[in-house]
Amino acid sequence: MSRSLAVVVRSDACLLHVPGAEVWVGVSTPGTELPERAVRIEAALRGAGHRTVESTRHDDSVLLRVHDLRLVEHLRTVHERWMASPIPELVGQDRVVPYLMPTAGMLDGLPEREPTAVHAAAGRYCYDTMTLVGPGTWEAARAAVDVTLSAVDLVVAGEPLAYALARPPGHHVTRSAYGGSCYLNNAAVAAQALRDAGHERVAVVDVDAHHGNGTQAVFYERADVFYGSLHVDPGAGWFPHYTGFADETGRGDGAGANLNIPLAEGTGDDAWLGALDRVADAVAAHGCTALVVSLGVDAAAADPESPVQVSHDAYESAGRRLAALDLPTVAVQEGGYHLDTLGDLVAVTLRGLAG
Ligand code: SP5
Ligand code: ZN
Repeated sequence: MSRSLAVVVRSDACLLHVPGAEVWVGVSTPGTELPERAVRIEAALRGAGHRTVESTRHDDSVLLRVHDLRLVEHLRTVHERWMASPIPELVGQDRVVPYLMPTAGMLDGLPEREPTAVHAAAGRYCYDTMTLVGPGTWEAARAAVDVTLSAVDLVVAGEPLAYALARPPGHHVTRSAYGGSCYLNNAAVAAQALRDAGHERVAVVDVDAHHGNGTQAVFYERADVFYGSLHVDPGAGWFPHYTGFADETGRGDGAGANLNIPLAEGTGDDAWLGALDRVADAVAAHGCTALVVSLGVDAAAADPESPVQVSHDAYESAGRRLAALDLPTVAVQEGGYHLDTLGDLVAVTLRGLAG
C-alpha cells in the first residue's frame, strides 16, 4: 500500500473549546488542553506537506451508537443551563464544574435520578474536576466528531491513511461519563464508523501516555473492536488511576479483545516500542482489517503531563511499526501538551505511519 502522505482533516470549530481552568486536588490552575495545541499541530503538518481538508457535517447516528443519548444531550445543553442558573452570579463561576459526583457507593443501588439543580447535574455525567465546560465546548467537541467521521469517510473511500486533527480529545469518555479533558470519544466513534462501513474487526491502538479508559469501556464486552493500549502505570499513581491494569482483558464476548500494557515511570524508547510491538502483534492475531490510532503524544520526554520518556525518533518508529500492519488507518489526535514540540511529534509519527 503506497501512502507517502496522510490526509489531514481539520475544522476551525475545534478551537472553540477554551478550558479556562482545570481543578486538581481542589486547586484551580490554568487549563493545559489549549486551542494552541491544534494550531501548532496543523502548522507542523502543513509544513510536512500533508494535504489538509475541512471536515464535513455528519448526523448523530454513529455518535449515539457509542454514547448514551443522555450524555450527549447533557453536554449539548449544560453550559446554557449553568449560565441561566444563579451560580455564575453567586460565585463568579462561568464554567460548568461539578462539586458532587453520585458514586456507586453513595447511591448503594438507588436509581441515578436527574437532579433539579444544574450544579448537581454537573456531576451526573462527569467523573473529575479537571474537565470544565465553557461556552464553546459543545461545539468544539461535536466538531471533533465530525473531523473524525470525515477522516473515516476518506479511508472508507480508499485513502490508506487519514489523520483527524480532533480537539478536544476523547479517549477518556465512556458510554455515559466524560473526564480527563475529553467530552466525546472520537476514537470510539471512528472504530464504530469503520465497523458500520463493513470492517468485521477493527483495532484501536492507543499510544497516548494515559490509559484510554473510555474507549476500553465502550468496547469491553465486544469482540469486534480490539482495544490495545500502552500507558503509564495507573498503579504508580497516574491518571486515570482506576483503570489500565494488565488484568483488564475484556468481558463476555469481549474476553481477550482488550490489552493493557502499563509502563513504569521513566520508561524510555526501547521498552515503549517493545510494548507497542506486543500490541501490534495482538492486532494482527485478532484479524483486524482496519486500524484506529489514538495518537496522543504526551508520552514524549518533554511533556509535562506524563513521566514516560519517549523520543521523537521512537514516535517515528512507532508509526512505522503500525504501518507494517498494512491496514487502512485513521489516526485521531488525543493528548500532548508540550506546545513547542507536539506539532513535530505528530508530524514524525504520521511520517512513520505513512510508511
Ligand atoms: C487526553 C489526555 O491526555 N488526558 C489526560 C488528562 C490527565 N490529566 C491529569 C492531570 C493531573 C494533574 N495535572 C496537574 C496539572 C496542573 N495544571
Ligand atoms: Zn494523555
